[in-house]
Amino acid sequence: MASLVAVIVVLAAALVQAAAAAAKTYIVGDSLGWKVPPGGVVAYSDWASQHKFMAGDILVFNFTGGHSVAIVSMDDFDACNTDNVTNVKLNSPVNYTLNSGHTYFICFYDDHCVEGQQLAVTASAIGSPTSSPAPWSSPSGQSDNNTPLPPLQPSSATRVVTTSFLISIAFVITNLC
Ligand SMILES: *[C@@H]1O[C@H](CO)[C@@H](O)[C@H](O)[C@H]1NC(C)=O
Ligand SMILES: *[C@@H]1O[C@H](CO)[C@@H](O)[C@H](O)[C@H]1NC(C)=O
Ligand SMILES: *[C@@H]1O[C@H](CO)[C@@H](O)[C@H](O)[C@H]1NC(C)=O
Ligand SMILES: [Cu+2]
Repeated sequence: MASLVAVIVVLAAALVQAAAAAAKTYIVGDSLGWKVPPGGVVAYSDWASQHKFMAGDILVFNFTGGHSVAIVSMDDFDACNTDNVTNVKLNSPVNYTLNSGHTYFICFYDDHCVEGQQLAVTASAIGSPTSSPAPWSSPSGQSDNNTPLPPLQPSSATRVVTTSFLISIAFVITNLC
């Protein structure tokens, strides 16, 4: 029994480490940063196509001056429609922890989206479907336009691992009885 518990502890530690190692941080656009790209709309779709995103990965939007990061629906993304935007981040860097599935980012200002400041990413789930936390994080001490900063959430990777761990424990206990 004691050795079984030891094995479980070691296994859980390895899982947590693997998840931590797997979560990656990406600077959106790499050295381009987040701006109206010189090459037009292909700039960020090309960039996104070069990466394989996973839930729990962090996108860092790095910009100076008059840009912003807003999340929109697929329809509003395709139309560069800012009318439905309720939550905009204005202070660089804007870090966003990806959930599984599609996420659509645009810049809220003027015609920046139409001119190509738009990014769609697809993140694969890690194991099981993840819940939807408030994934924004912004520089502390700065507040955007009447949008309160949500508390930092544990990464979805950690939550998935915790869930798998609890399930394995339950499984082992069931088998012992
Ligand atoms: C963010 O952008 C600034 C100015 O363009 C640049 O100097 C800096 O290296 C960038 N930071 C990262 C992490 O890419
Ligand atoms: C808000 O978004 C929905 C669906 O994305 C769209 O049909 C609607 O026209 C938008 N509302 C406004 C005011 O643009
Ligand atoms: C955002 O990510 C950058 C690059 O990894 C990091 O230097 C910065 O501390 C992060 N900021 C927040 C608020 O998480
Ligand atoms: Cu912009």
